[in-house]
Amino acid sequence: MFQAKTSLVLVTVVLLGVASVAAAETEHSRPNVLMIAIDDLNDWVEPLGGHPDVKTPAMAKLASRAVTFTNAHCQAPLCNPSRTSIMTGLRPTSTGVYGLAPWFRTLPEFKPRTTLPQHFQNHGYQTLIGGKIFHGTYGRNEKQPMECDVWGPASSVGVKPKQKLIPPTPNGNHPLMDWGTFPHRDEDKGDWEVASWAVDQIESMQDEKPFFLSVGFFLPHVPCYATQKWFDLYPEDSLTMPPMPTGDRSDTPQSSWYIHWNLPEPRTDWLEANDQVRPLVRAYLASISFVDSQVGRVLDALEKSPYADNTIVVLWSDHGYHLGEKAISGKNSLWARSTRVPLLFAGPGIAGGVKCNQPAELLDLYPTLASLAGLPAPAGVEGLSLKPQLIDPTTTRERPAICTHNKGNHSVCDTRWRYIRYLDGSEELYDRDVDPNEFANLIAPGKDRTQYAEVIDRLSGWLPKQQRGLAKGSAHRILEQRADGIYWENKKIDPSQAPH
Ligand SMILES: [Ca+2]
Ligand SMILES: [Ca+2]
Repeated sequence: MFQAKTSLVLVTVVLLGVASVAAAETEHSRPNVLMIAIDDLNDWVEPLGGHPDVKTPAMAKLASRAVTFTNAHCQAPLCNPSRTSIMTGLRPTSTGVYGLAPWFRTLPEFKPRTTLPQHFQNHGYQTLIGGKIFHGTYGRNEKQPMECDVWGPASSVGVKPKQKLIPPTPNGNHPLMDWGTFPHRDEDKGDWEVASWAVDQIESMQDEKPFFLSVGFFLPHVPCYATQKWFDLYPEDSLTMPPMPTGDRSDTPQSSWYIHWNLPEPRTDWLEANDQVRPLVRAYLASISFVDSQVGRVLDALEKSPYADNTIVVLWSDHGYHLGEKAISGKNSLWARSTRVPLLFAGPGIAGGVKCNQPAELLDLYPTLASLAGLPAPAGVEGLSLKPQLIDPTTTRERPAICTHNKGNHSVCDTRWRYIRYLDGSEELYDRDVDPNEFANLIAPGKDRTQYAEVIDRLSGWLPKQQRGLAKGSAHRILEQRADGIYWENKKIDPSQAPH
């Protein structure tokens, strides 16, 4: 189908016979792009089936006309490094951006880097960014706006309760560590404002240039506040809880704790002691359904617009989230709960209701979107175009999906296995065909690893060969090997303090 479209353009060029008109015609016929990003959304969406109770009708409807990548993984289980990777097309190991800082434009080598929207801007697109696409306010407050033509509203929580709804949380009672419902309106939420802006943009879009509209939603990032109607979808008593067997961490190495050594996100023992496991799961689900409704508002506007049939829609999340599994809440792990993300593509020439189990990386977004729009391939990006899989979902993608959380800690996923190696050389291996929850580390100390030698060799061969050290200005959730030990956020880790 893609080939057919290209041929049509060529015929048009020949018939018009005037280069400038032909060029304009080609540009005009290019598809628009609507990129929807969701923050901290794990695989608990209907298209991925990660939670049996979840209700995400808008994403289900999108999936009915999309290819859903069921084995897609982030490049880093944390906002800034994941988004930096998506937008620059480079792995964290290539930029040295592993933490919530720095903003990559502060690094001389990447200051002039052409990002995904800029690549489209350079080829005649109008580019718009609303909500959370880059982390925080990165890129928004420049004197010379360079990230896009039009900035929409920044992401925000919106209305908040007068005080936190849950008991004080460890490590500083961080204001974002909260969840529950309180009297407010959907219209008072930051994501409502972002969706309204996107709807306005679609309804008032000028037809002169194709558009690349990026819409970034904040929920289900904490604080997981939603109005009562979304909580009513998930009665607490009948809620299905994710499996979290006691002792699941007994076969993961000590260094698995180092990569989330000290966080504002409470660990499961705190959640349990404060009766917060079930309320957190419920609030997370309610937040997902609310944000799905905002996705629906934007997609409905697109469907009613003149651009319905000529717009590529892509939806992704920057990484997943633990709701108590493996003894933690939050992200910052190398297991499925943190790395597996929704990734859906719909649009002209893309079949609907199709699932693809090939390993995909969020890094692939940049070359894939460029390819789908008929733009020249971007230079120096490290992802692969998923266009072959969009045409035929059984097409083998030649690489596994690699996720990195700080230098030296990586997971590698193919269609069956997950191999993990930490900075001290310790390892895990999971057979996701029989163990999708990754409970049984097949190569824990004391187990016979020889039977997995081929798998380990093959997957470890994909571990990044060159790894940059911490970029200048790195901060927040930084793990570092130094001569005298391993440091979390500049404090030396005492291994004897690791939970067992
Ligand atoms: Ca995030
Ligand atoms: Ca286990």
